[in-house]
Amino acid sequence: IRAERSYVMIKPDGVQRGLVGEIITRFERKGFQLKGLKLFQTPEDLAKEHYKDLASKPFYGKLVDYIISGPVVAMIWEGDGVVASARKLIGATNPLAAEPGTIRGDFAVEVGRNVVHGSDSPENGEREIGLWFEETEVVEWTRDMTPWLKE
Ligand code: YYY
Ligand code: MG
Repeated sequence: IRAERSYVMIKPDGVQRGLVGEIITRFERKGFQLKGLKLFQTPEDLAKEHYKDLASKPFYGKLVDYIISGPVVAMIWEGDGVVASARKLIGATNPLAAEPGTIRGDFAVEVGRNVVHGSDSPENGEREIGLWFEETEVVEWTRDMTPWLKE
């Protein structure tokens, strides 16, 4: 059984606003392990597939346009409980409702410009990793720091 993984993505606004380092730092210092990372211009069909569960929503078209409006930073973060923990680090979908200390709470004001994505379940994490990453882009490595994070 493989370790839990989340697909985390810095959206085009986060990249344009120079928040890439800030956001990566939060996951890194929490203690999750980076398993994949790329700057990526998203094709429209991939954005549509990623958000296909929202296809019936009135904001779907604008959401897809936003996601393809500039490069994103696509990441795989791994660790026990990473999916739920990443969503806590990210904060509520609506940035005005997101707690200070969360990424959206600290850096965003609108749901349509909420800076970052995190998978909502381990199953969706695997689905999204499969959509956004080639197998050769997923790096298996041993982090020497792990014994200092986990008993
Ligand atoms: O998982 P999360 O990103 O927090 O929210 P979802 O309900 O999955 O919606 C995905 C994405 O859609 C959200 O991050 C912004 C956008 N969106 C929107 O533009 N307007 C809404 N009322 C709800 C969601
Ligand atoms: Mg979601």
